[in-house]
Amino acid sequence: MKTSSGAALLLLAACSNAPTSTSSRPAASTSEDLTIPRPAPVGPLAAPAASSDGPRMAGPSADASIPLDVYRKRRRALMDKLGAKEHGKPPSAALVAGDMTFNGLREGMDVYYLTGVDEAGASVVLTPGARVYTEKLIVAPFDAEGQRWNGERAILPSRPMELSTGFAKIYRDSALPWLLVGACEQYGSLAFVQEYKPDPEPKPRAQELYAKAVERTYGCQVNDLHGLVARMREVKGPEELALMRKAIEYTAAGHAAALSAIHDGSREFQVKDAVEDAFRRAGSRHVAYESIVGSGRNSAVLHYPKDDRIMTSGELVLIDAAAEAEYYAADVTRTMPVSGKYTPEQREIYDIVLRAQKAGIDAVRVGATVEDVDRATRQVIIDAGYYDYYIHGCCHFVGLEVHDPGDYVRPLPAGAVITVEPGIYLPQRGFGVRIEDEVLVTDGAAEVLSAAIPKDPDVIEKKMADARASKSR
Ligand SMILES: [Mn+2]
Repeated sequence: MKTSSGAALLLLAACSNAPTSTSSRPAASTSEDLTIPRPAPVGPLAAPAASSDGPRMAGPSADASIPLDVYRKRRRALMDKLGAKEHGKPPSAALVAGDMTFNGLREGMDVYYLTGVDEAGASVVLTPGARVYTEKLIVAPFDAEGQRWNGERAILPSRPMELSTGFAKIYRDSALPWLLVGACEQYGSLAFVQEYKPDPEPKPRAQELYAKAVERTYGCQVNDLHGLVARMREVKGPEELALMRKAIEYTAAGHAAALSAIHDGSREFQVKDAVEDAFRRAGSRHVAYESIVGSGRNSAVLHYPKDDRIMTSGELVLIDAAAEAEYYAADVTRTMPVSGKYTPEQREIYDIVLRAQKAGIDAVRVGATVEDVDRATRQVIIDAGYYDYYIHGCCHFVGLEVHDPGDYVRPLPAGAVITVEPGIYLPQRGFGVRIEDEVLVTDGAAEVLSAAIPKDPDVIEKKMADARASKSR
């Protein structure tokens, strides 16, 4: 009985805010949102007991680098685009669903980008031009028993959570079918603004929910505005760039630690541990992705997943490892000699990869495409005779996800950050070389954000020699 009456209450709550008029379709509005939460009066007995800390509130913490207002502006910008004339489509409502995860890589960050809410299962419904609530936050179901395992969450309605997230209207996930059918009634359309996913990846949740809402209404259209959020995320704002630079600082500390952790007889996992320990000591809470430390023949394996090999003099060790700053990822790869000195054949390949990378970085500019950059790197490697040994793309976007969403075909905008990471992999010779930096697209020459992490082979040899000298002292 308890659960069913609880569900009925929720439905009522959703109903009471469901749009009722079908006659007047709203136009996109940029007017100031009147639904910004304000503190509510608190009755004298409503305060928690002095001993209780209460649940942790969703949304950016007090010391977060990106304040609520930035997230609000992003949502407003997205809402403006939902009814923009350039699409030639009428204004519609949009659901942005995400499931932030870290499965070796961080993924599913659209909702975090729009809200700063780092809870899996959260979504946002945007209804531009709505009379009262233009934006609604949807959070995962309440699970009283589960939260004893996973941490206490707020019970809705929660004024503290409205204040901590900046949303005046917060629902549980079970309200989503109501909200979408209501949006179909009011707007006659829903806009799909996230990214398509090919098989066998799971279908985006918004697409699944839209199909059900369309089935429950007559004539509700789905406007295809896919990639809208991705293209917003492509252009990094100043607060984001500051965090990305911080992530690279942490990453630099890790790569510096590698220079002294690598020696004849080191285990790969020991080098990995030294690198990741330095990330955390520098201030990073989390790695941006599972670190790769591959020595000898393993340096020729792109995503070498193990780390138990003992490295010996004369081999190369490839380190693809980077840190995170408030969920913003870095992505950097260096290839170092175990002995402290590259052999002539290693050096020959290293120099080709370095030249290919430089050609790629030189090609990064506003208006160029990632394909242009790819061609620039590839040409150097083809000319050197290693066409078959450069087996991956040159570049990807970086941001909240290490493989950030973005458009690989359209011209790059200023503010985009991509990696440039050519490689030559020669398992038959027992080594591979990859050199990866992050590059910021600007109106002028591209800026190499990770330039402080040494990649000149002479500098790497010198630094390794210095590290060894100071250790034996
Ligand atoms: Mn990469």
